[in-house]
Amino acid sequence: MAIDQKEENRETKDNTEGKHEHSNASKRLSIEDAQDRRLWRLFTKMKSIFCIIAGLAAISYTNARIYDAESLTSDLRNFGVPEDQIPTFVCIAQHESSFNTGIVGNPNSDNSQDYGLFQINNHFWCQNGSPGNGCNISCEDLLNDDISDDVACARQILQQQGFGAWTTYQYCH
Ligand SMILES: [Ca+2]
Repeated sequence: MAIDQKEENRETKDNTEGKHEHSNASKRLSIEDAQDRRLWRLFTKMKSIFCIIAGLAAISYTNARIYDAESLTSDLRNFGVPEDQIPTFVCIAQHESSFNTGIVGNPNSDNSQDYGLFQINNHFWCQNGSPGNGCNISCEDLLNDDISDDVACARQILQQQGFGAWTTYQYCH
């Protein structure tokens, strides 16, 4: 009886230790759970931030417009471009940007880049981020669907350098 009682006592003790271990394990688990949840929340937050950035980028690109020869001819006429210059400007736009106002060209050999419908250069005519250079214009303004400023700058380039300022002029005369 005495031995049985001892064994019973030991069993009880073992049980308590078992429970203790079990509760420790579940505490560890719940800490891990909390960490997982925190990580998951962080991941979800990062995902929403990424979605917002991607959305904004998409919006800025949907501001661009793709012309065709007819609609560009009509807009150039409305902006007062002389009739005899219109076909050449349309041809240059076609070869420079495929009529897409949102295009930024690959870097040139001098690391400059060309912007928009007429691929206007950021070292000479437009400036990145704020108005500047020859046309006193921001390059980013040359990527939207309002081409009045692009046309004004292109006409200034024509006035100062002739159509030869565009290398694609060779396909247009
Ligand atoms: Ca513009």
